[in-house]
Amino acid sequence: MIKLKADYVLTMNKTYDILKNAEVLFDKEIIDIGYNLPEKAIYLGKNSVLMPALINSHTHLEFGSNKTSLNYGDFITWLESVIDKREELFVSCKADCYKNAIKEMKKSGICAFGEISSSGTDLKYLKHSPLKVVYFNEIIGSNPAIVDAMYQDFLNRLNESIKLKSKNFKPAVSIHSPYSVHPVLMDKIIEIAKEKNLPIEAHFMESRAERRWLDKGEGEFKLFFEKHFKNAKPLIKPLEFLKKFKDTNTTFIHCVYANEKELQKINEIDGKIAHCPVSNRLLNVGKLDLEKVKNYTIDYSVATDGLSSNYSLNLFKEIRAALLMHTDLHPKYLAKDLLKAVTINAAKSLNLNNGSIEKGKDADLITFQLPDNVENIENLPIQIILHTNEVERLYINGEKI
Ligand code: MCF
Ligand code: FE
Repeated sequence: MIKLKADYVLTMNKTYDILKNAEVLFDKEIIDIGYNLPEKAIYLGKNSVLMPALINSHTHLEFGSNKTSLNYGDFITWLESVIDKREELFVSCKADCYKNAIKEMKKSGICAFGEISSSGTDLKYLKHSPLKVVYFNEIIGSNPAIVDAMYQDFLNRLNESIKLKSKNFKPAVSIHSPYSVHPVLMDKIIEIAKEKNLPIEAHFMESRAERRWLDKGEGEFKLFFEKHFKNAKPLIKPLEFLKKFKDTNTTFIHCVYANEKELQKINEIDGKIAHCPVSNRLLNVGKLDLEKVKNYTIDYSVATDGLSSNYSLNLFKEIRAALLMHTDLHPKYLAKDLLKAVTINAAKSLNLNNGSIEKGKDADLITFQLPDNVENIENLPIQIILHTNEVERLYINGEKI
């Protein structure tokens, strides 16, 4: 059993309790939170913060070797560069590339991440990850001529990942997007997810091009499909796509162009949203309307996406970017929500038993020290986001990593 004592304990519980000079007692799980608990305390020092470890709900580590290869500034141009460079990037992402990605996440206090795997080449590097992994086997394929082959390949990858299922490694599935997956495949994969109770992630309404294509069969995607697949018809309406996910645990990634009806549907099916502000900025698609999302009481997490559309996997940097980008929101209150977005909301999205400091939760915790005292704890979330890049301690299932 370990007892930590910090100047500030952020519980991230339902009432957003922040305790001053408080203690947290844990072994693999949190045992108690409060004052004068049994055991000798380890005091974390002046201006110390103890809070749940961060969770990166959406990444693509396969693209970890990308630094300057992909084209930013426009979604379709980026996508063309991905198609061009994907193989090269995957081949050059070997052991060190995964190690570096995990090292960066670990340093920034991340205890768990959602990995979108399109090829399965990441499995051997991630199966022994010191961080918790939710491994989303991705399906892509809209051309009827190849759907059977794509499905077989998907099943093989899924089965390999299911064999590795453990407390720290959870298999899951991903349907790439409504524009890139055939509806027959969507149905099959959702069926599997329901049967095996696997979380799902799907990119949704990321770009204006996607909006135009799915609504009207026009625009940049029309040219894109004519060029690559000679298949120039959208296969599903966005709302029909969303309806398919009823009775699943699905997180929709991006949702920048989701309209009222679609947000309402996501809310109705208890869907989650993952917001990737830096990725959205680099692909120049705009940003998620957080105010609207909040009105629907949809839980949103914040994630880095992959190094395919980011320069870093550090979640503190990501939420700092979000804080500065969403100029329509009050920074003090946005800061509070952003800390929820990378802890408790991300835990819900990935179906993990962590993300808050409450009895019975996994003891996934971080500690760090602020440069100075924060007099009014109302200001603590914003000061944490402004002044933290790396953590001092990271505990996963009560063990110091
Ligand atoms: O989230 C970003 C942007 N939107 C869509 N896809 C991806 C992102 N980062 C990587 N991807 C992957 C996606 O999973 O790129 C491929 C898929 O494997 C695009 S389709 C050739
Ligand atoms: Fe993504």
